[in-house]
Amino acid sequence: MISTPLCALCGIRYPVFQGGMAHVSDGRLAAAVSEAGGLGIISAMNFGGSVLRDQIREARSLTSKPVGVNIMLQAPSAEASAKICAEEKVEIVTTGAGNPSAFMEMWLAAGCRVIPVVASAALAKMMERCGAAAVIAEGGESGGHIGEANTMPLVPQVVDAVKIPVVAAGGIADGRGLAAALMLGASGVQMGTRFLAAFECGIPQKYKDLVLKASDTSTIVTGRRLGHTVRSLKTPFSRRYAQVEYTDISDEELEAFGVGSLRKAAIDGDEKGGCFLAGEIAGMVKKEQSAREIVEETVREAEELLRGAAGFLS
Ligand code: TUI
Repeated sequence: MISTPLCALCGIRYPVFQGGMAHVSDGRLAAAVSEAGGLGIISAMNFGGSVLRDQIREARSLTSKPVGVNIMLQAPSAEASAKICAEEKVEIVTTGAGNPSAFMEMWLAAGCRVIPVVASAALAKMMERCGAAAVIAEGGESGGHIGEANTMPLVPQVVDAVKIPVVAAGGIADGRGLAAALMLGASGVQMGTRFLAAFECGIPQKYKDLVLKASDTSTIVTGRRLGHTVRSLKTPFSRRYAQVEYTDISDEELEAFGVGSLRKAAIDGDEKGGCFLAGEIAGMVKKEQSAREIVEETVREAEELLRGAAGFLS
């Protein structure tokens, strides 16, 4: 049985978080992951005000275990979502794409444990000073919005920089990734892409099928020019974006080209116009499974690997 300080900190059985994916992670998926012993995380990006509250309550009606909410700090609704998390006393608040310092006092006063995503050791240190309970060190292998550093170099450097637990994210989809992350000094992992193929994940079947047929070279990084760097599946939209990104197209036109593409993917399943966010490990996701199977299989595989690891020593 794998148990790390992250488990006691979050009140979970297994050190596995499900990433709060924009327009994807709702109360049903989060509750299924939490019920399986991991930490399910609702994305506040899916929902404006009252709908986020409803999703938190829906998750709580489906599980009595802790559930998290992720706030994408660049979203216009970030402040409203932050207040709802405090009012609802959400057990775990994770943040992404920025520095959540302005909200920390409010969340800590409400009893929330705050676990920001960091893309550098410097931000990890600052978050520890501000009262973060742990940090998620997310590398550029992740789907969605990414920073500059990759997981293998980022995680041990964040581990060395802080005393609080570190959750590794980016490029992790199975027990090999969990075992490797623990060896890097992490206390657990966050997986997003693997949960796209969960039965309880309500995205269009087209999105799931694109992930299931992906290979190791199926993702592409776009958006760096405008500072919205994202990793997504290679589709007509993302290939076209990559083609025009470094032409003489104006910033305004480029921005307009991308508007609405995340919703077109995750809500409409529009293969041509959608930006299907997915991590570099999409090629390792080969079947649909329940959230419970995903969590349990990942942990079981890691346990076997860690038990066998002594065999490398003479
Ligand atoms: O946030 C994510 N992934 C996301 S958010 C999202 S929604 C979106 N909408 C429109 C355009 C683009 C995306 C899709 N995927 N992951 C967490 C994450 N945070 N990755 C990297 C970071 C990060 C980067 C820099 C966190 C902090 C940071 O520090 C900046 C600072 O202010 O110091």
